[in-house]
Amino acid sequence: MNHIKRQDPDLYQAMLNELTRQTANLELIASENFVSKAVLEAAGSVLTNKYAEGYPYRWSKKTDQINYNLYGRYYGGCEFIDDVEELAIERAKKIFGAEHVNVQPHSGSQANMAAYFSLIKPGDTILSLELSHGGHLTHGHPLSFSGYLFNIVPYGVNKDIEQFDYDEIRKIALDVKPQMILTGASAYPRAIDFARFRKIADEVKAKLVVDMAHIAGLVAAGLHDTPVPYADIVTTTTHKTLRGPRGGMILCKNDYAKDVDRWVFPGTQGGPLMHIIAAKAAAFNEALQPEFKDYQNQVILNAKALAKALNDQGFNLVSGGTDNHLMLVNLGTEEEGGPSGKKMEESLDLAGITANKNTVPFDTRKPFVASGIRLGTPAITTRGMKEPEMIKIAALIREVRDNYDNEDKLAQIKSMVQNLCKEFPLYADLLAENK
Ligand code: DSN
Repeated sequence: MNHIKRQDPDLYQAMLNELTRQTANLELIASENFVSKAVLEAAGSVLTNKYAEGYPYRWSKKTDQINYNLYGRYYGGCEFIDDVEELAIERAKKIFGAEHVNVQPHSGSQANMAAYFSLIKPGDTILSLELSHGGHLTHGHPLSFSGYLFNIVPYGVNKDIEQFDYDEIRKIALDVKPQMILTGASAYPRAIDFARFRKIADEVKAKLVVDMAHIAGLVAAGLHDTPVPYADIVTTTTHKTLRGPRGGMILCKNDYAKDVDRWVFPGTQGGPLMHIIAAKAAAFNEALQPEFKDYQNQVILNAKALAKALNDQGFNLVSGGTDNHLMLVNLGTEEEGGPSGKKMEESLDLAGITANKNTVPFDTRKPFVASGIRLGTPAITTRGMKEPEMIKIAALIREVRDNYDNEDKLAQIKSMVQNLCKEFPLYADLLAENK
């Protein structure tokens, strides 16, 4: 960051503070991760300078020539940009076995918007997972475009098992006959049966969209069933378990390719972020390496170990545990006493542990207060932590829970957290350069 340091000390200081925070604290936000230096390099490259509205030229295998009619760019000078985008597309296709991929969505929300518009019209009915049961704002919240434009009918988890009950979901689908069924989650710790969702969708003649943002890395490694053969369209972000740059992506059958591409550009976006698409290509290259599977496997082993250790520490986990990279701790109702999700998030922050408050199914608190916290293992696994560290982390979280209002004690816990993090260095060269 030498140039920023010389030119803009205020910005430099803020960025250095963030680098230090990421390296010194325990990152347990389930949707965050630490990208490689290659991904960072691509994201910070001169590709940010290039306008490239449109799509890369497609080679005709038959003639070995560019098919200029199929797609094109609205600007000159895109010949190398095309190579970059094609690399990202081809790698993503290979990872997920998808027929068609669009790597241009700036975010998961943009990907979802283009996916819905490709399949249904405003006013149509979407059956989707309720936000307070683990869904996402773009799955139908009234404050998002999704709830504003579509008629949303929510499904939730079963009260007893705190997991999907596919018979209940089918019943709702038969009753409301949605044009589209949407699954995928931001806070659902269990495996999702995409084949079952396909069956329900077929029965009611609905399209099926799967937002696999959280589990994309697990799917890429073959450690969670893939939605690709079942869904009409799959959307994802690239920065969660997939460990790429912040951004979105759409995978679909060839039948939807034209509509998806049209709804991304010009339907909902302008120029693609080519530096981010290059960073996606770099991350996908990493996802194709054998070590990536080992990493994802460890993410799951760590999540299971952390869930067990939290249970042993007396915490109550939604659905009792986890099948994936995340878990939801139910801290109890207001009447039961103890901290809310909001309070616990603040106390954890004071102890150097970063997590987020989250509603639990059938929560009686408002979403901004919430009764739970969501914890995930992708980022700490990237730093090299394994099962023994999960036991230590669960004990630290218990200490925070027992001392959530005691700032001196939280400061002591913070120094223990920072000692643990020091054993697993992160971005050490970046820190050294900025000493
Ligand atoms: N904000 C993301 C998450 O934390 O799950 C979802 O987009």
